[in-house]
Amino acid sequence: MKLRYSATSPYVRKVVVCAAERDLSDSIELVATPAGDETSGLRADNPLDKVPTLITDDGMALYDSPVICEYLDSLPGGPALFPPAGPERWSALRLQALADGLLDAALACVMEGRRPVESEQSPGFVSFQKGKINRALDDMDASVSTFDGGLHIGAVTIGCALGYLDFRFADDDWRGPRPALAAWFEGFSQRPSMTASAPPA
Ligand SMILES: N[C@@H](CCC(=O)N[C@@H](CS)C(=O)NCC(=O)O)C(=O)O
Repeated sequence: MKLRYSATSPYVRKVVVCAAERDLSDSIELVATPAGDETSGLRADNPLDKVPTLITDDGMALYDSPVICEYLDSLPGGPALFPPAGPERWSALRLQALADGLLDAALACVMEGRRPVESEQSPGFVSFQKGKINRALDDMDASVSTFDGGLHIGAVTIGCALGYLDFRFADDDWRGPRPALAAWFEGFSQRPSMTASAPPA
């Protein structure tokens, strides 16, 4: 398999962590694919022009990260990250959606800050997105008991989302008001799959 990736993408990190947790890392070749590079071939694999995009051994291109992670879970490997049908599955999928949504809002803030003309940046838009981030963090903090235990896709996505906040918004203290979530992340971020996939300094 080939994974079109960027070392700073938190969605790519989800996939890389899932692969490591399922002992599949050696089956995946990483193909660096810079954003916006029209010559990379990404658009032929994924019309949405986004990473992660996984090319399976059958030549099928899969996206986005929830689909790729579930595909990896369907392969023979280590313990499953997607619980079987039932309440635990819905809980894990809800947490994945919550953390992916946090990431969407965080990425929107980053992109807004990259507008070349500063006067075109909208503080109101950033504040709207940060409201989503903060409410998602509050929900995660209140829900720690539902993912503080066995590993599943919800926990992986939350771990990658919190890692992204530390990477891009190091001055924002998400931990202060949320000690339970901070304590959980302290342990989770020590997993070898997380330390090996940390974004570059
Ligand atoms: N929902 C997608 C989001 C993927 C995404 O937004 N990736 C970013 C990199 S972090 C990207 O490729 N952006 C390029 C673009 O939007 O054109 C997923 O979960 O995979």
